[in-house]
Amino acid sequence: MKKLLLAFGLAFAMGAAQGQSDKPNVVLIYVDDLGYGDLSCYGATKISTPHLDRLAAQGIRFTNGHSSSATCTPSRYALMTGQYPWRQSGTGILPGDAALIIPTDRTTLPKVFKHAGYKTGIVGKWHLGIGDAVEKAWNGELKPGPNETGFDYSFIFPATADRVPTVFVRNHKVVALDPADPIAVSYKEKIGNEPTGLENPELLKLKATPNHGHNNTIVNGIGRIGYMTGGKLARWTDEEMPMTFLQEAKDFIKASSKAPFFLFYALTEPHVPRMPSTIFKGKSGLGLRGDAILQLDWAVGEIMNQLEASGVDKNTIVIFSSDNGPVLDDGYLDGAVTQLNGHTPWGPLRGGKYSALEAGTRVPFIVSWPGKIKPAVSDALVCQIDLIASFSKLLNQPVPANDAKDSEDVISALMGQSEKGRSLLVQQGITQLTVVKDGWKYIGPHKGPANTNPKLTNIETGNSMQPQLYHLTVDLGEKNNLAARHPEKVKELAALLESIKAQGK
Ligand code: NG6
Ligand code: CA
Repeated sequence: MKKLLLAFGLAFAMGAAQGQSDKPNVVLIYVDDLGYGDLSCYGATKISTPHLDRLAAQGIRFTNGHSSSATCTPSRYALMTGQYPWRQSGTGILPGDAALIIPTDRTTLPKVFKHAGYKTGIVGKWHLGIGDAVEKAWNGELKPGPNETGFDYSFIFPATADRVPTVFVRNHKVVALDPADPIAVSYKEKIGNEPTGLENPELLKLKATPNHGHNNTIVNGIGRIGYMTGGKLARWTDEEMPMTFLQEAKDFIKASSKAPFFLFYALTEPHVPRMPSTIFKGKSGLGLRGDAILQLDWAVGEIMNQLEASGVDKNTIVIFSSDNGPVLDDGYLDGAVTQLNGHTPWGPLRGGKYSALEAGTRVPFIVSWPGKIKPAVSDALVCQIDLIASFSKLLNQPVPANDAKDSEDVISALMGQSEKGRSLLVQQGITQLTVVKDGWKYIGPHKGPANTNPKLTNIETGNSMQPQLYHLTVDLGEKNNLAARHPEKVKELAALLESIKAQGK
């Protein structure tokens, strides 16, 4: 690996001598709620994802790649900061009016690139809060946000597709806002007199699952979480929102092809509400969730085409992953359950989104760099939290001692030079932390239901009053609890988890 890094270093230096940059561009494609078993390159047989299959075939397909957490906000927090999100309070799923949760003086992944001379941009879902407080200037300058945490350019939506405000924000401004129709947002009470899913269900084109929310302000025929008024012209329609993001991402690549660039392209698919463009509706035969997966796969192909058209495909590292595992019914009656047709979004794993079991955080994870990375399948344990330390190493950008403390340099695994990633990882389900060490996973005794809401998400949480110990290397599906057989291992891992937790204090 040293040799490889030296070679990269030399190439950078030579590029500089010729007055041009040889630093590789990096495009991080991050999707929302895609499961380990959702892509054909990860074994899906009921759906075909040719563009991601191509990306995987030309790069490294990781079988043990993780998000830090089984939900969105904490995973994104970890990816940005290299710190386990559970070390900081307030990093759970954020409402759409939340304040920014990343301190602006913290080293972040985009800042590592920026300091190395890269142009940095984010396009897509943000979900890390904006501004200093809940009350904020929706109609004025929205900051601090992505631009204050390391991105030169941002084109985002604030939270999730099912949370208001359903608008785009470019840098500090809501896009296409009519000053005569100002936006107001509340997560406390109904504001204004627009119809809500609760009061006017007859106006819905996508029905919410009964008794589970998603019944506040109706936007584009879909009930959302939270209330908003105003900003009519600025509101997206779900069918065109991903196309807008795609176009923005392509434009960023086009405009940046002369400088090294880092693009964080954070798609909304297949998160709820699943409402893909007309060309994808009905195409998968698996309901709107499957259609949304076809749409995201197509978008990845479009990005690859753009890299080629801009002449930077050979000099661009593409990383693809998901912020957490899969969920079927996450609040809308969209056919994900009724038209599943034998598809297994979680693949051979147990659990899903929200879960402490493997499908919560073990997600598709692909790294490609044509000509530089040899195509392979890697079983190395890697986590999105490691990108910051890994790229700091690759770009020779030291991270200040107090930042990104939980991030490990796994660049040699990401570049396919080593089969060894981390030996140890703490995974975060919605109710508890688990620890994996050298292929053994420990889940501590924990009160609480064994499944999330049976009438909605219905996912195994991993909660049990008994300690659980799984030997993942031979039991990927977490079927055999070996805790009673290996009490010494249970003791060791329980103590290890406590000591890692204590490190941050
Ligand atoms: C939950 C929502 C779910 C989804 C999730 C966030 C309900 C019943 N469920 O609270 O629909 O929005 O939050 O998903 O409201 S995440 O991928 O951004 O973490
Ligand atoms: Ca998510």
